[in-house]
Amino acid sequence: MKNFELARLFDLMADILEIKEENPFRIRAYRRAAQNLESLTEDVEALAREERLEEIPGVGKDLAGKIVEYLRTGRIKDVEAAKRGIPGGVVDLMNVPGIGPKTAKLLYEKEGITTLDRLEKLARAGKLRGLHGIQAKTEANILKGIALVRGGQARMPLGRALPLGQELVRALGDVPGVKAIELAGSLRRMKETVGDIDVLATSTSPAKVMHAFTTLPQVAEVLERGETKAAIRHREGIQVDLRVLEPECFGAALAYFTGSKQHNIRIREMAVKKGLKISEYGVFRASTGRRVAGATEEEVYAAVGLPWIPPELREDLGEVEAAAKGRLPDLVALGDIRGDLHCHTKATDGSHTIDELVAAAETRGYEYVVVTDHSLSARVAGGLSADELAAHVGKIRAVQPKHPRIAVLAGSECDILADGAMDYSDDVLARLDLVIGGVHSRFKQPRREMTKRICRALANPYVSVLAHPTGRLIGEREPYDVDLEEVFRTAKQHGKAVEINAYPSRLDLNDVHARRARDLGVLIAVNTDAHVLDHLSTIELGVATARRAWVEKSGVVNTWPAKKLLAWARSSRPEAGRRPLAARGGGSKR
Ligand code: DGT
Ligand code: CA
Ligand code: CA
Repeated sequence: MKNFELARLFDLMADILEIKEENPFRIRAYRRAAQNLESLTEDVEALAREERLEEIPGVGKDLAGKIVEYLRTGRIKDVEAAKRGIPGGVVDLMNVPGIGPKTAKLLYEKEGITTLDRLEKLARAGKLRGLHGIQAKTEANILKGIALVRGGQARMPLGRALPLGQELVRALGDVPGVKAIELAGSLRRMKETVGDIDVLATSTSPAKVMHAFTTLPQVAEVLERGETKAAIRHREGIQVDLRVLEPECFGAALAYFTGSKQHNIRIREMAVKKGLKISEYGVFRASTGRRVAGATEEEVYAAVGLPWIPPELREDLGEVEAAAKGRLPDLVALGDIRGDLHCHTKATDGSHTIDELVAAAETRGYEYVVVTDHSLSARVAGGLSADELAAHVGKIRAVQPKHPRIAVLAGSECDILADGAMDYSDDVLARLDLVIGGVHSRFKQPRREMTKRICRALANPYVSVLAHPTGRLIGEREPYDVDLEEVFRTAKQHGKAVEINAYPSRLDLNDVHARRARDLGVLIAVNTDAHVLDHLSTIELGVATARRAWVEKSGVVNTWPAKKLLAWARSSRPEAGRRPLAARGGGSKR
């Protein structure tokens, strides 16, 4: 329903008219229409189709026409014209709770304040009070309001933004005339949160792309619309920037708008030293202005004497030096993953059966999947007692014959208790193919206790992988206080793996910590922690995080063949070497 979007636009129009001191009746008409649109229970689009818009109280012929215009084109010309009459920042000022058009007008006209930053600075310095009747209390409220507005523009987690970006790329890729289309910016670099979604395209008819983009059903508001550049606010709240380019510039623009800014600065410096000028339009000889590269990124990097650098590395964290020396890491890729070591089922808090999970893993082309339901202490998750686990393992083994192409492995996500003991005794753990240890309680333990607790678990011969090593939930829960250096050293000492948990709100380890683990030579497992089958595909986020951490294929245990993986899991166990490998299905498909 576009009711709210229209209401917001009409309200904005009223605000602008108020700043401009236009006819109060017109202002009131827009406000009234906005209010009624907001409380309307019917879909405004349905009313438009049935030509019943004028039944909305406050909506006459004129406003009905504007509603139709918006539904058809995604914008209202009059509103855009009115917006042009005032600095853009003034609209932002009015978004701050407590600042109406009157105050915004005073701040802008008498004090020259046209940005939130400037307003915040003055408020913090106590310089707003006294101006035009603003009291100290109002000043404090304005600061709170600014924080609220800023909070609303919080960065979006990669796991939410990536599907939105991919959906936009698909939709615009279908527009006639579009040749190439790619995500850029932090989303292409797969940063764990993104400020906005950047999209680049080449097309023979940019106008068609602009029109298609600004009228997509995902668009809540058109923020900017030029001939080759547009910005919208997505229904999900995030801003999307689109640029349409000439094919000969595409590589240069992709490199430029992928960033990061720091990476670009380094590349530009290298270009200058070679007598080149680099911009979003191409690479040019500084002396003659002749174009030397621009159509592809490979060409742009080659012009400055470098191999192409994967986007996930472009943070100026050593990748430029490594590229120059020909020592870029051979990053792990999605296709290298042979199985998921961390998956739940209905036996605890998952929503599918063992059979469904195995079938889904098989469809993904995996060679193995480890079923790892919770242990007893994880009450909220319906953790299994030792007896229940034994029965569960029986069921896991029983589905194997039905799925000859994939090895069905029995595991556990076993709780690491407060003192570092495992939630199952060693003889119970010994019956499992692979054990993941995880902290699910007592998150507030002091750093030393938490570190000892986790290190003790890593020293347990039956524990192979440390699940979500910091416990953080993006935007929800801070990581627990733990000395990761110590944890990594312990993992390395015992040959254990630490997890990059790909669950969208976890991404734990994050890129920075995973890079440290990798630098110390600690093994990594990239797992989804799937609770619903759809989650198996979020492995993409985990692999991206591993790539941002410079992790190579050889360091990721679940890129190994089943045989090597199982041998590794057994290698720390006391019975290692004594028990022959159980015969299993699971050929090597890859
Ligand atoms: P975000 O959106 O905050 O998650 O981060 P980015 O990296 O996507 O930043 P964004 O959207 O502001 O700009 C996209 C890319 O455009 C950025 O990564 C690098 C490039 N860029 C933007 N502004 C500048 C600039 O002032 N200088 C240079 N060299 N590059 C810039
Ligand atoms: Ca961006
Ligand atoms: Ca942007």
